[in-house]
Amino acid sequence: MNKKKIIIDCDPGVDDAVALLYAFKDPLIEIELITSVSGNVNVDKTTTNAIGIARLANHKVKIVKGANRPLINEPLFAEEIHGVSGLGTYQFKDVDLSVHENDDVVKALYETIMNSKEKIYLVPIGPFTNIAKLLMLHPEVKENIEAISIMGGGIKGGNVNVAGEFNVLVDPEAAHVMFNSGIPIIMAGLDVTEKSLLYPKDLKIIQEFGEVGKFIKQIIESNPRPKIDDSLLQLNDVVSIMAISNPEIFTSKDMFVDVEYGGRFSRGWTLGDQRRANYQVANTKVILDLDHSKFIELLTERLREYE
Ligand SMILES: [Ca+2]
Repeated sequence: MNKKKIIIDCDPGVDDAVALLYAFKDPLIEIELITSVSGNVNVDKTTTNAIGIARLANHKVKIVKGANRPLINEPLFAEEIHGVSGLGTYQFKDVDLSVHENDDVVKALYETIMNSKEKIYLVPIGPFTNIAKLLMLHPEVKENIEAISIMGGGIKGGNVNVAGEFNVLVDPEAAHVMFNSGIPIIMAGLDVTEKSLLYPKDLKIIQEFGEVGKFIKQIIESNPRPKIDDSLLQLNDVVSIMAISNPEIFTSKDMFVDVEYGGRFSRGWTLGDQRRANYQVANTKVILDLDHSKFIELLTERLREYE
């Protein structure tokens, strides 16, 4: 069976880290390129973390540093959730960023997509700045993109404020460009990701999986995210990867979705037309629920390969 070809655009980030480590071992997908973006922490840190995570997993993949700020907004970080490094108190050492800065991120995305024999799945799990730049500068890439599987937004509302989820709120103009690109979107927003919880009993198993297990334990236990219940982490970004390889474990609804980029209270809101009020054609498969036990089982089984 042919593996699905994907590009991961990320801002690691504790849940990005778990998503990358999972994706490296998912037998149904192949990562063609990883790009970084300013998001949870600044882009030097997110790039360092992406490189460090791939090195820890002994996974060879091209990594290119991306946008250092949103299109229009000033940068906004989430260090109070992910820690100053982006990975709790964990710090990757001896990471040489210079080789990852040589390539222009838009050029790297463009070439990877256009040179692929099969259509590519884009998986942006940070703010959508790189993706918007790509779509604006090279709209011809649309023909070779199967879908964009995002972590971001929330039909129910936001997590930074009432309306805005972090990845969308950081760069609402970029998110607007992406949702209106004509490419099918698969949206893992807060509607489902708030259910993608990791519990202490799951971490107890995962932490035994070699150096990777120890790393996951450390970044989860040292991140400053406020604890609201007995769960340890929302695995947000993992959902966007699994939505491509294992769509059968998710429940979704097709909707027209757009992004508010004006608004007094609602900048960064993803409006989903659940009632088809405007009879607009659905552009987004909004994931609403997941089979939690299968989700954790898949994650654990793949991470076990690091044992
Ligand atoms: Ca992320």
